[in-house]
Amino acid sequence: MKNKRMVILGMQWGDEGKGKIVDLLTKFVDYVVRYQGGHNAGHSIVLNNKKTVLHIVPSGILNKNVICVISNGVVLSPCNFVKEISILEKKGISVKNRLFLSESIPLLLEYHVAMDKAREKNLDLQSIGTTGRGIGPAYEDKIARRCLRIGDLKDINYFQNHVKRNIDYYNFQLTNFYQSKKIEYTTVINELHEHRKYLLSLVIDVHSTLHKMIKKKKNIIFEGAQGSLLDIDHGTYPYVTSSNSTIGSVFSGTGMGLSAINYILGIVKSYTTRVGNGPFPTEQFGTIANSICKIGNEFGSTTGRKRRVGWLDLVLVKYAVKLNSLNGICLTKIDVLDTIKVINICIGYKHIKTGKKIYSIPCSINDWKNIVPIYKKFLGWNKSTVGITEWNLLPDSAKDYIKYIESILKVPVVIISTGPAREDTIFIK
Ligand code: 2SA
Ligand code: MG
Repeated sequence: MKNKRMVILGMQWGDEGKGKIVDLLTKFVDYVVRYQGGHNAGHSIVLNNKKTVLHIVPSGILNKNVICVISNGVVLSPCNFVKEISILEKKGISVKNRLFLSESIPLLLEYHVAMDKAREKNLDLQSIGTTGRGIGPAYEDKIARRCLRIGDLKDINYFQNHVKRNIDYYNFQLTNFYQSKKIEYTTVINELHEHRKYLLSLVIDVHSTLHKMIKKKKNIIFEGAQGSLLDIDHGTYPYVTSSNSTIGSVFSGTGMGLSAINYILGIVKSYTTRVGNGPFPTEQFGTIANSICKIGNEFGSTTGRKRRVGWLDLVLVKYAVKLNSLNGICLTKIDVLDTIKVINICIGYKHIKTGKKIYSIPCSINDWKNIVPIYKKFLGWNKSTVGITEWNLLPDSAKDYIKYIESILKVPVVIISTGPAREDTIFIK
C-alpha cells in the first residue's frame, strides 16, 4: 500500500466489524482519522486474545506507529474521551504524541445527555432507541450554531458565559417539556475546567496537517462510525443517528476535497444486525437468531444491548454500495454462519397488499410496514471456517454464498473476515 487514502465505512446498521479491519490495515498506514459520530460508536478489536473497545479514539491507536486524529465532524464528550484514554493507558497503550484533535470539534456535555434521555422517555411515537449518549442534541447544537467547541475553551470568560446561556436553554426545556431534572451549571463547568488544558494541548490544525500528509504521499485511513443505513439523510429516518455516516462526511468532517480519497472500502456483515428501533425486514426470532447472536457475540459494545439479528439484505446493501461509490468490499463474520443449515439472502421485497415486487428501499416509515422480503436460499456449509486465511480453503458452499453477493453488488470482495482476531482474515488478490 502506497499513497493510499482509504475510507472505511459500514454498509448496514453499524457493527459490521469496521474496528477490526481498521486495526488490521493500520500496519500499512501513517494516520487514522475519525471524522463523524461520537462515543456512541463501539469498535471492538481483539489483540493477543484481549478485547479492546474503542468509542471515540480512532482504532489506529493500537498500533504504536500510527498517529490518530479526531476531526471537526465528530462530537466529543470531554469526560468520556479522557476516561477512554485512561483505560488505554492502563492497558499499556500510550496516546502521548499520537492523538490529536481539531479545535472546531463541538463539545458534547451533560445537558445533551439529559436531553437525549428525556426525549427517549417522552416520545409519543416509538423511541429511536438511541445509545443515550447525547449525540442527537450535540449535533442539533452544532447546526443551531449554539455549541461550544474545543477552541472556545481558550477563553474562560467566553465559555463560562456560553455554557450559562446553554444551560438556561436546556433547563427550560427539560423542566417545562419533559418534567426532567435541571442540570447544574457547576457540574458542566467543573468538567470543562478539569479537562480544558488537556484538550487544548492536543489541538493541531487538522486540515492543514492532512493536506501536508497527502502531499507527502502518506497512507491515511478515514474511519467511519455507525453504518450507512443510520445516515441522517440516507438512512431509515427517523431511526438513524444524527450525523452523516455515508461518504460525504469524510469531506465536510475533515476539510478534505474529493481527490483526497482514492479508495473506499465498504464493510458488509454476512448477515444483518441492528441495535435500536426501526425497520428491519429480514429480522429473525427464535433459534436461528439466538444462535447467530450468541456465536457472533451480537451485543452493543457501548450499551451492552442485545442486537437484533436477521438475514443478509442485499437490497439494503446494494443501496449503501451506491450511496458510497465503493471500490471494494470486506465481508465479515462469515464464520458465524458455519452451523446454519439453510441460509437466506434477501434479494427484493414484496408489497403485502399489491403483491408488487420492489427492488429499492422504502422512504417513509409507513412504507416499510408494507413490505416483506423475497429470499434466495443457500445450503449451509456445515464446516468450520474459523481462522481460515486462504480463499481455496473455504468450503464450496461458502464460496458460492460470497460469489453470489459479489455478483449482485458488482463490487469486488477483497477481504473476508473469518474470526475476530487480526490473523483470521483472507485477502483476495
Ligand atoms: P444515537 O445514540 O443518537 O446515535 O442513536 C441513534 C441510532 O443509531 C444507532 N447507533 C448505533 N447502532 C449500532 N452500533 C452503534 N454503536 C454501539 C455498538 C451501540 C451500542 O457498536 O454496538 O452499544 O448500543 C451505534 N451507535 C448509534 C442507535 O442504536 C440508534 O438506532
Ligand atoms: Mg459497533
